[in-house]
Amino acid sequence: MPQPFVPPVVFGVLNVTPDSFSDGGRYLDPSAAVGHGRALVEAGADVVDVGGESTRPGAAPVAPEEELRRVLPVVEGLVAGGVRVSIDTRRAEVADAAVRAGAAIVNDVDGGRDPALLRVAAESGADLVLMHSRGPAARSGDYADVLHDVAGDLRGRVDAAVAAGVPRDRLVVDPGIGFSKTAEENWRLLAHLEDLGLDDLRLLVGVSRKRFLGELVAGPAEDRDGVTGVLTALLAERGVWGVRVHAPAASRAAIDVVRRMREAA
Ligand code: PMM
Repeated sequence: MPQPFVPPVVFGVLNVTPDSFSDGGRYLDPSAAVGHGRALVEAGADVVDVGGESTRPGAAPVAPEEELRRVLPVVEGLVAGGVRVSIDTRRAEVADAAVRAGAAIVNDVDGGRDPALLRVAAESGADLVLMHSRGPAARSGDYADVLHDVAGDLRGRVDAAVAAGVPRDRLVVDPGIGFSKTAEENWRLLAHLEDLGLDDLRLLVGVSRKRFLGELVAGPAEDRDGVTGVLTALLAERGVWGVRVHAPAASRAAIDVVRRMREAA
């Protein structure tokens, strides 16, 4: 019997930052940000992932108070409108304030390296995304075997989160596509997600508009939404739990195509 199709959860990206690589500076005004968050939902996002710090290499670090000032009104505005919100932060105090304001998911690009953030997740009951990254000092191409190394690192982060009291079924893992990884390493991870050996955990994947897609599509980052949609279809076929995208319409359409093909099969 073929497995029933479970469509991936679509996370819509909302960067409330002056300097994110594809949408930096557009949504610094909270009402513009909330408006864009609602538009992401209308375009097919199930969750809006609100971030107040750019993860672009070389981006200026943001003080926690400034990060909070950027994201909190946006989280509050979206939650008030019934939107499911994820907070994209590495900071325990930002995660704490956001879940108190109603965010359902903490998305940590540092993979829960800060024990205080793990405590927030454990105590709040929020889901926790542990994304793979070796931090800003890591360099692309540093992996002996990217699959083996990312899987091992993620397993370590999962064990730390469980030891801190976050139940395994509230964890989501993410291979951290584009985070100090070469294009070759990104493609290898995408081609071998099943071989990470983390099948009992939900898997989130973020490829949207990332630089490694520039080898396929020249031009500005927005022009990569088409190939992002194609990758969403391939990831949906392979049963990933979630995708994180800037332009949900292309990914929603891709998921609908996979669903129709499955129904007809
Ligand atoms: N990528 C970015 C930021 N946050 N979170 C998760 N879980 N996975 C990702 O791949 C990820 C992330 C960087 O992209 P952006 O600057 O477009 O937000």
